Amino acid sequence: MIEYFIYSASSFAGDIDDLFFLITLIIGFWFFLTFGALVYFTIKFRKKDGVKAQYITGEKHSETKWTHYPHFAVIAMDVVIIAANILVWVNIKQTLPPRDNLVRVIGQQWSWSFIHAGPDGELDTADDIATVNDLHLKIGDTYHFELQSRDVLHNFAVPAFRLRQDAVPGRTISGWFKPTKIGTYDLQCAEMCGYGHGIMGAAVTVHSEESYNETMSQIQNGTYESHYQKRMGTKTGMPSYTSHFEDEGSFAVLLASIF
Ligand SMILES: [Cu+2]
Repeated sequence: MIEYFIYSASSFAGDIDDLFFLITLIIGFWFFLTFGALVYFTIKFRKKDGVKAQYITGEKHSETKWTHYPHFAVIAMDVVIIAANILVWVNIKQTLPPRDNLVRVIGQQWSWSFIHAGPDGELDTADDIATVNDLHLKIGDTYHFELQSRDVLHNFAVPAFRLRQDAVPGRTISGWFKPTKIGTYDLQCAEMCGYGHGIMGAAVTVHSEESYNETMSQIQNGTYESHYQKRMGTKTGMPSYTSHFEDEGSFAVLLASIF
């Protein structure tokens, strides 16, 4: 159901959605049951002329069972939710499937840098391809990411992938994702990291193999205009967050020029 509202573009997005659906279903059941009972009893036992209110201590078993039994049922359903959570957590966060590709993601106040491993599939080699606020991925490849921060806590969040991971200064955090749908998706820093937090976004583009190779060679020979550049109205290569902007009208550009 969630995919009607947000694209589902990674291999594990469905598992996360199912988990949310399960939690919504269980909590929704109790929500309607308790509020239904509340409304029903409020109306049924409302003030009536000549009827005196009773004081019930709720100590007899015939009375306490009405709180104990639902309580046990709620705990049992909590166990179901926790078990489903652990399954999904283990599959996504504790398991690292073999990689087809590698990318380093670096957060800083207030932009994202990406180092694509290039054709040799290794980082820190001559064929690495660096971009700012513009991540390019090949559909169907299992990516490992190395997430770093240059200054404070950031969060690498790509809602379409159902992916969210804190970036912690001084640490390299690894994880994985596998893009399954061609398109351009939002990446937004999801950890309050300073004045420019709100504009710390980037574009994540999932390409077909052909379009990926073409884009990568355009980036390497300097003819590619990134989504970030298009959005910010600048054609300068490799802009940093303090770049010179031509489109002075946009609020994001105004903010970006302040920071
Ligand atoms: Cu941030």
